[in-house]
Order: sequence, then C-alpha cells, then structure tokens
Amino acid sequence: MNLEDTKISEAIINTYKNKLEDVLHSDVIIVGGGPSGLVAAGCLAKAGVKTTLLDRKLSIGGGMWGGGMMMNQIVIQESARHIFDELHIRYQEYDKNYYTADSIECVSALTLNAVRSGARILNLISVEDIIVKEKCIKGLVINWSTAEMSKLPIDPLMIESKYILDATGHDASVVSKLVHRLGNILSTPDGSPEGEKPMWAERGEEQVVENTREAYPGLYVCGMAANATFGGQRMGPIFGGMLLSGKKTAREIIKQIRA
Ligand code: 48H
Repeated sequence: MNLEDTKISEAIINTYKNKLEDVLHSDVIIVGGGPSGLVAAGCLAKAGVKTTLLDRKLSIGGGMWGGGMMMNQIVIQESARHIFDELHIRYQEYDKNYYTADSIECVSALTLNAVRSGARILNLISVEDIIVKEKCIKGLVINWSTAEMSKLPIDPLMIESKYILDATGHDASVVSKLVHRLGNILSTPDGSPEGEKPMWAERGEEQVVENTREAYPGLYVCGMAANATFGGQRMGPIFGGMLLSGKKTAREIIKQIRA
C-alpha cells in the first residue's frame, strides 16, 4: 500500500480547516483547559451546547499535571468524589475527607470526557483580545500561541460565541483583557478584579465555588480565575473546588441558554 507524503499534509490541512471553521460560531467558548475548564466543557457538550475550548499550551490540563510541587498526585475531598466516580477516575482514601489520585489519570480522563462529549478543543491558540458590543462580550480575538511567543506583528482572527468562560487560572486572562480595554466594569464591588488572597485551603475551596459566576454580561469565570476576579484564597494542590466550579458554571450557562 503506497503512502503519498503530500496526501498526509492534505488530510491534516483539510480536516483542521473544517474544525477551525466550525469554531467561528459557538454557544460557549471556554478559554483555558485546566481542570475547571475541562469539567465545564464536558458538562456543556453533554447537554448539547456547542462548546469550544481553547488553550495556549501544547498540552491541555493546566496546573493539574504537576500535582503538588511536581509530585504527580492530587487531593480531592468528599464533596467532589462523585465527579471522579462519574468519570471513572480511580482514587484512594488517604484519611477521612482526603482522597488522592494520579494527576496524569485525572487530566487524561477529564480531557477524554470533554472530547467524547462533543467539545471542540483547540490547543496552541491564545486569546489576545475580546469583542465587546452593546455592553456585552460577544467573542474573542485569537492567534497562534507561537505568534504571541515570537512577538511577531501577526494579525489575529476573530470568533464569536453567546457566552465566554474565563477558565485561565491565576491570571484570569480574559477578565484582565476586558478591564485593560474598558476599565473597571466588572460585577465586583468597585468594578475591578478583587485579586487572589493568600493560602487557606478550606476557605479557598468554598470560595472558588461561590465565586463562580458572571463577571460581566456574557462573561463567566470559573476555577482560579473566579478567585482572582472575586477575591478568594488560594488552596494549593487540592482540586475538588476546581471540578465543582466547572460543574457549577456549566449548570448556570445551560440555564441561561435554555431561558
Ligand atoms: C489561551 C490560556 C490563556 C490565554 C491561560 O491554571 P489552570 O489549571 O486553571 P484552573 O483554574 O482550572 O485550575 C487551577 C489549578 O490548576 C491551580 O492552579 C490551583 C488549584 N492552584 C492553587 C494554588 O494555590 O496555586 O489552567 C488554565 C489554562 C492553562 O492551561 C493555560 O495555558 C490556559 O488556561 N490559558 N489559554 N489563551 N490567554 N491564558
């Protein structure tokens, strides 16, 4: 059986073009493929919502791969255990309310669930700006991450969506681009991002779920981006709150879409 070199190229170019064309219009674009973004992507796609997830890195998974200080184990608590059960992620009880799991298995399972549920995931794409019309976020301005890294003056492309979810972790990158462009217009007490607070695992885990909500018309925040926007403690390598935050934001967006 012969294999043509250029047929391989043609197959990639044509099928990727179809993917890219498909993400021009989404119901929800999730920026960031860490644990919270991946859980949200899986839940939204499973509910039939047209979901696109973008990540600037080569690999999806954000800060989950490295466990705690590069020891690739993570901890979750009882309240999030049902998510592991739903996704068939194996875990061990370490002590009452402390469960450990292999971070590689977790990222792989969350990613496979999102993709198999129907979310379109594009890696190596960075969000560099936002589209805002009539006081509502309407889409994103994207570019290859390599363009961002090289700082070459390459013009971007634009994609649109009914809702945007900032799941970019500590940087709350979409929120900060919005504030950079339009000033302090968030739904926080003074309109500016409240900023992440110091380490306190128990508080941080509760706050990350409480803080998961709309930060500006059409723009939701989840995961660490929620604590950076609405002021929550950090919590270290415990991930139950990230998973629950992803679920909560998907639930809220689905409710809005169906309203
Ligand atoms: C495209 C982007 C852009 C951009 C960033 O940090 P993450 O893992 O996000 P979360 O919130 O789901 O999980 C947080 C968790 O990993 C963590 O850091 C914890 C629990 N910390 C506690 C503590 O005390 O430190 O993933 C965010 C993803 C990454 O993959 C980035 O590459 C991506 O977002 N990203 N993608 N365009 N502008 N900015």
